[in-house]
Amino acid sequence: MLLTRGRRARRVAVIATVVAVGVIGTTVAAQATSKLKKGQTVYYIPKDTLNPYEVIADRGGKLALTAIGNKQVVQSGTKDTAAAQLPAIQTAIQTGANAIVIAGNDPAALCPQLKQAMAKGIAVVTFDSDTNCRQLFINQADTETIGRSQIQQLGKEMHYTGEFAILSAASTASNQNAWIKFMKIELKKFPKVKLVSTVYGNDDPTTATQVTQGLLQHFPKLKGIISPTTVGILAAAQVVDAAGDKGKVLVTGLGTPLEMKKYILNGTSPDVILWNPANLGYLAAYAAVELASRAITNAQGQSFVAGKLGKFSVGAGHTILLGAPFVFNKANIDKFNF
Ligand code: RAM
Repeated sequence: MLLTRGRRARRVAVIATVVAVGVIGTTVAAQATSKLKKGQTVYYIPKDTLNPYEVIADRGGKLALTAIGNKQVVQSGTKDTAAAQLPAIQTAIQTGANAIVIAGNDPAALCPQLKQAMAKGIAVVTFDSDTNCRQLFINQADTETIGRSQIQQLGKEMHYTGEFAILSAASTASNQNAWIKFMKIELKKFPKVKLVSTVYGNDDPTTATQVTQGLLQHFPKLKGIISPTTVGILAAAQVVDAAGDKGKVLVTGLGTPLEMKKYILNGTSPDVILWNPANLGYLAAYAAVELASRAITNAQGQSFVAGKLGKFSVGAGHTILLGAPFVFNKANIDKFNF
C-alpha cells in the first residue's frame, strides 16, 4: 500500500525532528555543586562488561564522577542475565557503596537486592534498561520515538512492502521490549510490511550472528532486519554483508556510529539511530551523586545541573530524559567519533 500524503508528512516530520534536535544537552561548563558530597563510591553495573556500548556509557560516568570528586567501581557479569548482576549488587551493599547505577537485565528479578540496597540508604539509579524498583531512571531518549522511528525508517527503505524480522538483545531486557512494543504499534500503519520473527541474540556477538544466519535461511524473502541493540545490529550487518545480501536485506536499528560506519557507507545499513552513550553514563553519575548527597529527592520537578550537559529535571515516573536521538547516515556519519 502506498503511503497517503498525511502519513508520509507525519513520518518525515518525526525523523526531521529527530535530526534537528540531535544535539544532546547544552554546553554549560562543567561545574561541581557545593551540595554534592565528595569521596563517595558509585557502583556502575552494566548489562555486561563486554558490550562496547556499555563500556562507553560507564566511561562517561567515570568522567563525571572524577570531576565531582567521587569514585566509580564497575562490576557486572559477562552474560545479560539478572543472575550475573546480583553479585555486583551484593558487593555494593557489603562494601557500603553510596549509590548504584544499573542497566537492568530483568525488570523484576533484581528487585529483592535493589530494594535491600535502598533500605540501607544506597541511592539506586537505573539507566539504559529500567527495573521495577529504583529511585530514578535515566532514559536515553523518548521510548515511543525510538520504537516508532525504527519502523518508519525500515518501512521507507522497504518501500512499505515485504517481510522483516527483529533481532533483539535479551528477551528480559526492558529497554528493547519497550521499543519493540512501540514498533508493533507503528507497524499497524503499514499493512504490507510483515513482521515474520523476533529473535534474541542476548547482546552476545556469537549468538546474534547465529540467529541472524538462521533468519536468512528460514525467510528467503526477508527484506529487512531491525535490531534495537548495538551488538545485534553490528552482527546482523556483518552477516548480511558476508552473505552477499547487501541491499536485498536492509539492516536498521540502534548502532554506534564507529561500529556501523562501514555498513552505513556500503549500503547494508542506510540509516542507524542512537544517542551518545557517554552522555547517558555522565548524566546518570550526576543523578546518582545528587541523590546520594541528599541534594535532590526523586520527586517530579526536582532539578539539577549535570556538568557540561546542563540542567535536567525529574519527570513523570521518576524518570530523567537525556534528549533526542541522532539519525546517522552517509551524509553525517563522518562527524561522529563514538
Ligand atoms: C545494546 C544494549 C543497550 C542498548 C543499546 C542500544 O548495546 O542492549 O541496552 O541501549 O544496545
